[in-house]
Amino acid sequence: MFKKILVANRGEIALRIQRACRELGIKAVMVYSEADKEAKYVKLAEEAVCIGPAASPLSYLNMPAIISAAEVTDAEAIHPGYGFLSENADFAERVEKSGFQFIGPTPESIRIMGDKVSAKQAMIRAGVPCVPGSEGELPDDPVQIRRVAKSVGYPVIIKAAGGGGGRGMRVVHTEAALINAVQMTKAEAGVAFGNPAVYMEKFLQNPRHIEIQILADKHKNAVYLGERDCSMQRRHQKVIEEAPAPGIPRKLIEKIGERCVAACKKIGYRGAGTFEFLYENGEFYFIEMNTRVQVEHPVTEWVTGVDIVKTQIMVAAGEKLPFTQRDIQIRGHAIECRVNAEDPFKFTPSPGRITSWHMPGGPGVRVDSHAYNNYFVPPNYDSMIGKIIVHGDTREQALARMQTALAETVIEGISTNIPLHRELMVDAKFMSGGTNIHYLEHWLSQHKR
Ligand code: MV4
Repeated sequence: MFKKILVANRGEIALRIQRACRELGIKAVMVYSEADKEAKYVKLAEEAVCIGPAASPLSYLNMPAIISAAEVTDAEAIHPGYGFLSENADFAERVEKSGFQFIGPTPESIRIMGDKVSAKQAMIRAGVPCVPGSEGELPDDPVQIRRVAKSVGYPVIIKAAGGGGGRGMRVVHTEAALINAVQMTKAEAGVAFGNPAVYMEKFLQNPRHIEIQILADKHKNAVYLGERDCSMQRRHQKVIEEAPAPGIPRKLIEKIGERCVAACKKIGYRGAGTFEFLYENGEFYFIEMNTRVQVEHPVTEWVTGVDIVKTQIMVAAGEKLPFTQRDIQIRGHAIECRVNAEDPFKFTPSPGRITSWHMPGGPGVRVDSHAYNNYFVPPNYDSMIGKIIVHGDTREQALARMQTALAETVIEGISTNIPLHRELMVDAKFMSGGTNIHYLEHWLSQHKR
């Protein structure tokens, strides 16, 4: 096992990784920007290195600064967390070339999944069901493009190979609008991602966003840890996640989970990973794979009892997965509310000093946050300042516990989205379960204030 790991991230996930290291008896080196000196995990750190100014490109995205920090502190491995450099294949490669273990999949796996066309082709070959569409990149010839769209059937969606997470997409409803939409998406993709390649899919009108968590080691073992329902989102930012997904038959989850595990084995995947699917009319359609730990990993941890971050570190060190698929049972129900420093209904960021901070507790409540009373939320980063996660024997109990947890929560000095969560937790449609990816934006348009 490693003796020392460098945590190349900030915020609640930096604290989460630091906690996993403590539990494993590993020393954690924290890196921080000038804006993050006050963060809890920096104050709690046995070792911390300032890697640059507040602006991310100069600190959390600064590869030489991070690798130098690992060198001067004698760390053996680097955990990238989520966001920042976590899915950057060049970073993973430079980390390994500098003699450190990258806590994540191989640079090759990251590269394949980063290109959405090659990711989809790999999944088709591995037997994972995908949204019907073009076989690979769209050709330039308008005649051929029209032919593909006609056979897929309108509406279609044009997506950039270099996109993902909702960036670089365009929905097309008619043949008249097709060629222009393809050209526009290609031009934008060339500028935004340095890659003009696009592909086409059937546009699914009312899907849910369901994802499968997997863990794999370096010894050809892989398991799936069930699913998460991440449909409650606004502008591609998830707001609430839960596990298991309400109303989806276990048999269907098992079938798709086994396909994901088989795909991991086929491509030699290792570490934690997430297969993202759209789910509509009882069918799963793969859209993307995330090659990192995700924000919403705690709901899976709670229903499976598996510590995903600890296991990421163990498998990166070469250990075998300490459980098999048969050991993984789903118990109860977990819900996560992301706590953002923002206006709850206008969504404008609200950085600043927290003058009062009281977090909920009691049975079945977990809070992951690097903030504390009198903490200053810097204006330079993502607005998420923490997560409230609850567990119950049933979804009803989990909902009741989240309602209570949100009622107990006090955050003053800045605005947060806690008031939004309080309303959603008593919303009849959310409470009955299974709302789709458009629900929140539709709900917000009806609840203008
Ligand atoms: C789609 C889709 C409908 N049909 N693909 C958006 C994020 C990116 N991961 C893929 N996205 C979508 N792809 C087809 N063929 C609808 C979306 C989509 C979406 C997906 C998941 C969660 C929220 C979403 C919000 C809007 C659109």
